[in-house]
Amino acid sequence: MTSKRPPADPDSTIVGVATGTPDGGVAIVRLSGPEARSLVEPLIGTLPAPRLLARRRVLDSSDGSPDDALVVWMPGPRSFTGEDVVELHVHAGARNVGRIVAALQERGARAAGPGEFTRRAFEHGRLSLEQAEGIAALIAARTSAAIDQARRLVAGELGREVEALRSAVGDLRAEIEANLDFPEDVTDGDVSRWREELLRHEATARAWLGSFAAGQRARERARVVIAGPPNAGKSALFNALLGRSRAIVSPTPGTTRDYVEAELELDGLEVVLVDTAGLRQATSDSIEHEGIGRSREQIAGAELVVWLEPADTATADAPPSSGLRVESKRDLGRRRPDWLGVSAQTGEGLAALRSEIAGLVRGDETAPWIGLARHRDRASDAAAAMASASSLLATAAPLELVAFELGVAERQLAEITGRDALGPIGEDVLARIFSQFCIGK
Ligand SMILES: Nc1nc2c(ncn2[C@@H]2O[C@H](COP(=O)(O)OP(=O)(O)OP(=O)(O)O)[C@@H](O)[C@H]2O)c(=O)[nH]1
Ligand SMILES: [Mg+2]
Repeated sequence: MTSKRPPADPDSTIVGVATGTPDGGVAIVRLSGPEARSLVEPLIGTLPAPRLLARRRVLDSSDGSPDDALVVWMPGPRSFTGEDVVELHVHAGARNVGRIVAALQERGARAAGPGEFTRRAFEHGRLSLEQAEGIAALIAARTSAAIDQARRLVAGELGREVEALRSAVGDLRAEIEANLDFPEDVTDGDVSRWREELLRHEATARAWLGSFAAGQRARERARVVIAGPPNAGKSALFNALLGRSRAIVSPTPGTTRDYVEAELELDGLEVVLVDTAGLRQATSDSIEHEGIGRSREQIAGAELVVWLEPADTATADAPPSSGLRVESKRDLGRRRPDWLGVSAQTGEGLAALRSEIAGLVRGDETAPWIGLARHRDRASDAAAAMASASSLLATAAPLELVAFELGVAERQLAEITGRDALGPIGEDVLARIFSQFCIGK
């Protein structure tokens, strides 16, 4: 990181519970700041040597009954926050942990606000902004794909890509600015070279934007809806994919009335699989009619529709134009040779269907860089600034204006990582990001 900013109140030592609820056997009380050592030692005796876990008694009898703890001392700057950090691994339970935190507060520690530990890590240059957001995303991740994406953020993969683009845009701006005083020396060749370079940079940012939708799907479970005519074997396929008998299967058309959903992992991708009532035109049954209405709603809100028709009957209505076409009951025949064929009875084609669904839901993951809306917005603004720099160059506008737009693009990119080469990141941006963290992070 090129420059660092001190925490808002660098002299304060903060305390928070680093472990979450519900309680496990152990809770970790974490202190960070210049007084970490002097606040803790009266409670536990002398700290152990740095980065070694040692057993200590916490609190003496004047504070209530003592607790046994494992203590680790991580003097700054080689700690998570970059400050002096002490962690007390104590017995969990709100009352026990609360009295230890209270004893530390009585001695002068301040209760940490949301995300304050991570914010201090950022302010001391231990983490860039997008890495800090990656930690929050990792903790919030609900699918394995989301974990993978968050891990890549924490590892700094996005940060490196963004920094590379920012410095390339910065080099181009510097070159253009070098010509500001002698615009008559600028040749057509220079201009077309600059435009080419700029188009390449803009394409890089646009590719990140394209990856946002894939990232969104990775974090939220996509809804995969099985639909088709009654008796197609939708419920049987639903059960076969789940590996358990969740929905009722019967030879009576119109068996499934309301939709049924279940969570399912397909090739590492977690989705919500939905079984629906079979679609047909004429039905006097008002419950079935209502069910069909719900099927249509599910289809409309689906990430992917698996359209099912059975191999033993001809297509009645035209199948929907989008979605994955699958022929069921392949054990009974083969009527639509170019459709993916499955049999819930024999298991034929199920593995292929699983990977086909996962592939379609994942989409193009060749550049799964951007997963968070804030990063998408900054990349989008950077791409827009580069686009307007391009058109300024194309219309032979003054080079000052081109350089200005490039500066805007650099600034937008810098806000992704928080590397404040172009001046510090606004307090409003930081406050918004860190307030989304929990206390103790
Ligand atoms: N031979 C064979 N029969 C199947 C297969 N899948 C389903 N069936 C039979 O087809 C009939 C209808 O199956 P369901 O899964 O209830 O059909 P559905 O599409 O859910 O029907 P609705 O809920 O009425 O819309 C049942 O008798 C199943 O046993 C299959 O792969 N092979
Ligand atoms: Mg059914």
